[in-house]
Amino acid sequence: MEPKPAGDMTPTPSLAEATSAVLRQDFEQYGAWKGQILEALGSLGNWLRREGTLSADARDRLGHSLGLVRDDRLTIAFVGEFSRGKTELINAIFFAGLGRRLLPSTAGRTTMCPTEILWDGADGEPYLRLLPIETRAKKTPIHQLKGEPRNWVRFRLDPAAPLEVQTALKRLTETKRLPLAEAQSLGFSAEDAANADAPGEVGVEVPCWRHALISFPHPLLQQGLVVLDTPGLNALGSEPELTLSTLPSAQAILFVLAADTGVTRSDLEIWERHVQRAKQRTQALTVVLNKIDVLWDDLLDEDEIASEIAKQRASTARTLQLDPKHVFAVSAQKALLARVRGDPALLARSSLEALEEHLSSGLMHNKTALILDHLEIRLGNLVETHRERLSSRIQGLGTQTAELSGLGEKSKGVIGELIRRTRDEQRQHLRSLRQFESSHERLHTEARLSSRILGLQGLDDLIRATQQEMLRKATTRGLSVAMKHLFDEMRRVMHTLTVECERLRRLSVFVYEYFEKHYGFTPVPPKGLGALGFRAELEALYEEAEAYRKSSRMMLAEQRFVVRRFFEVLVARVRRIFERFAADYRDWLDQALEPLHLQIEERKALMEQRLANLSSISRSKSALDGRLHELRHEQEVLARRLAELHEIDARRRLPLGASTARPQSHPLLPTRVDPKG
Ligand SMILES: Nc1nc2c(ncn2[C@@H]2O[C@H](COP(=O)(O)OP(=O)(O)OP(=O)(O)O)[C@@H](O)[C@H]2O)c(=O)[nH]1
Ligand SMILES: [Mg+2]
Repeated sequence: MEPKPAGDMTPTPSLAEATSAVLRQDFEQYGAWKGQILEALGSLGNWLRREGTLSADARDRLGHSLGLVRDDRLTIAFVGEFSRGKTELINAIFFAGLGRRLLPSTAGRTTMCPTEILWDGADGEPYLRLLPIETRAKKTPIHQLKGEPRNWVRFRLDPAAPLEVQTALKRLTETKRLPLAEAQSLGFSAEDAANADAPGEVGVEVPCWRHALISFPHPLLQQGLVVLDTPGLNALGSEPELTLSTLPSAQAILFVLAADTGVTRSDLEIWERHVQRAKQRTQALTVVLNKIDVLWDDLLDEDEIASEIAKQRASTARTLQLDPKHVFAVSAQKALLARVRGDPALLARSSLEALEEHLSSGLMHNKTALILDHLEIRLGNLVETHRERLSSRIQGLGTQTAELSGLGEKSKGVIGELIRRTRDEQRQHLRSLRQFESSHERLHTEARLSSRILGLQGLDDLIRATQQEMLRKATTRGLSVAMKHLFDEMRRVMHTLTVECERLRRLSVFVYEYFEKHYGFTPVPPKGLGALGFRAELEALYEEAEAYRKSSRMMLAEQRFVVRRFFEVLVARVRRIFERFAADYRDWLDQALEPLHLQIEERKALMEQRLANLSSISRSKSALDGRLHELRHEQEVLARRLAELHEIDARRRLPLGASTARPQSHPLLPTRVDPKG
C-alpha cells in the first residue's frame, strides 16, 4: 500500500455524516475565520516590510501571533463522577458514524486514565498511544513526555476497521495490582488502597496507563478540536497534572451528572473541587444531566415525562446554583443508538442536538475572544503607532501646503521673517527633544525595581530554596506551611509589581500631559499594562493551591511525591504567569513613550522641510508651484498607505461570523504611484 503523505488522512464519510450539522458548520466557520486572520497578519507583515519598518521586534510579535492562530487547538473536557456517561456522550457526539460504541463505556469504573482524542496531522497515521503508569516515578511532566515517543506504547488504528479500533481502545480500561509501597511511590495514596482493595486480593489496584492519546481522522478533530475524557473521582484526584494544569487550560468543561443517581455527595465534591472554578477562569461551563431515558416510563404520557425531566433539571440547577438553562438533560445512550440506527425520532427525544449547539457556540465564542485579545496585546500598539505616524505626517503636509499657497504673494522681506521664525521654533524644538530624552531616562530609572523583579532571578531563587527546604521537612504539616509561605511570598512580589506598574503608568501619563501642555504634542499613548489580570490569575492559582494543601489526598500521599508534584505542576504555572508578565512588561516599557518620540521626530522633519521650502522660494517663485505639487502628491500617497493599514487592521480584528467582504484594492499589492503625479 502507498503510504499517505503526513496529515493527508481523509475523514471517514460516515463520521462526517453522523456528526451534528451545527457542530460541523460552526467548526468550518471557525476554520475559515482562522484563515482570514492569518491572511490579515500576512498582509500586515507585507505592509510593514513595504514601509521599511519591519523591525526585529515587529517580526517577533507577528511570528508569535501567527503561531498562536495557526497551532490553535480547542479543548473540551468531560468531567464527572464515574459511570455518569462521559464516555458514552463522546461516543454519541463524535463517533456514532462508525456504527458502534467506539470508546469503552460500561457500568462501574471504565475509563482508567485521562484520554485525549485529537488529530495529529504531523504524524498523519491514526494511533492510540499509552503512557505507562510507571512514568509517574520520573520527573518529566506529561506535556513534555508527549514529545518523547519512546516512553509510550503505540498501536496503529485503522478507521476502516471500526471493530479493530474498538478492540484496541479496550486497553483504556486496563488496571493491575501493585504492592502498597510501590503504589505509594507512584503517588497513589492509602485512601486509594482503601477504596480499591477487594477482599481476598493483595496490593492496590492501579490503572496500567497514566495518559492516553488517540489520534483519529474525524472532521472536527482535524479542525483543531481536542476532546478530553477523564476518569471518575479517584483517578481525577491522583493525577494532579490533570486537575492542576490540563483541566484549567481547556476552553470548555462539560460536567456530567446522571438522572438515575441525581446529584450525589461525590458529584458535589468534584463540582466544588474541580469544576466550579472554571467560571472564574472564564472557561465555558456546561452541565449535562445524562440518562434521562430512565425517566421514560411507558405508563406516563409525554407531558408527564417532560414535567418530570423539567423538575430534575430545576433541582440540579438549584443544587449547583446555576440558571436551569445551563443544565442540559439528555440521553447519551439513546442518542448513540439513534445515530447508529438512523432513527431521527429517537435522536430528537434524546435532546443531544440542543446540547451540541450550545457547546459549539460557547466554545467558539470563548476561543475567538481569547485569540482576538492576544492579538490586540501583541499587535495593537504596533499598529496604532504606525497609524499615528502616518496621520501626523499627512496633517503636517497639509499645514505646509496651506502655508506655501499663502506665500505666493509675499515679499522677500516677509519670507526672510518666516525663515527667522522657523529657526526659532527649531531651537525650541531642540529643547523639547532634550527634555524627552531625560523623561525617557527617568522612566527607565524608575522602572529599575520592577525590571529587576521581572528578571525573575529572585523568584527562581525563592522557588529553589523552598523546594530544598520542603525536601528536608519531616511532616505533612511542615510541607503545608512551606507551601503557604511560598505562595504568600509570590503574592507579595505580585503586589509590589502591580503597585510599581501603576506608578510607572502614572509617570508615563504625566510625561504625555506635560508634552501636550508645553509643546502641543498629542500622540495616543499605548495601552497600559494589564498587571491586574496577572494578579487575578495568581490569586486563582493560590486558591487551587489552598484546596490542594487542605485536601485529604495531600495528607495521604507520599511526601516526596507531594513536593515534586507541587513544584512541577502548580509552581511551574505560577512561573509561567510571571514569565508572561515579564514579556508584556518589556513590550510596554519599550513602547511606552514611542508614540511621543515619533511625533517629536516628525515635527523636526517637518521644520527642516519648511525651511527648505522657504529658502527655495526666496530664491525663485517658480519653485513654489512645483513644490506645492510635490506636497499634494506625497499627501495622497500617505493617505493611501494609511487606508491600507486601516483595512488590514479591521480584518485582524474581525470577530467570528462578521462580514468578510473584502475591499477592492488588495493589500498585498504595492501602492501604485503615478510618477508624473
Ligand atoms: N440508561 C442510560 N445509560 C447510560 C447512558 N449513558 C451512559 N449510560 C451507561 O452508563 C454506564 C457508564 O457509562 P460511561 O460512559 O462508561 O460512564 P463514564 O462517566 O465515562 O464513567 P468512567 O469512565 O468510569 O468515569 C454505561 O453502562 C453506559 O452504557 C444513558 O444516557 N442512559
Ligand atoms: Mg468513561
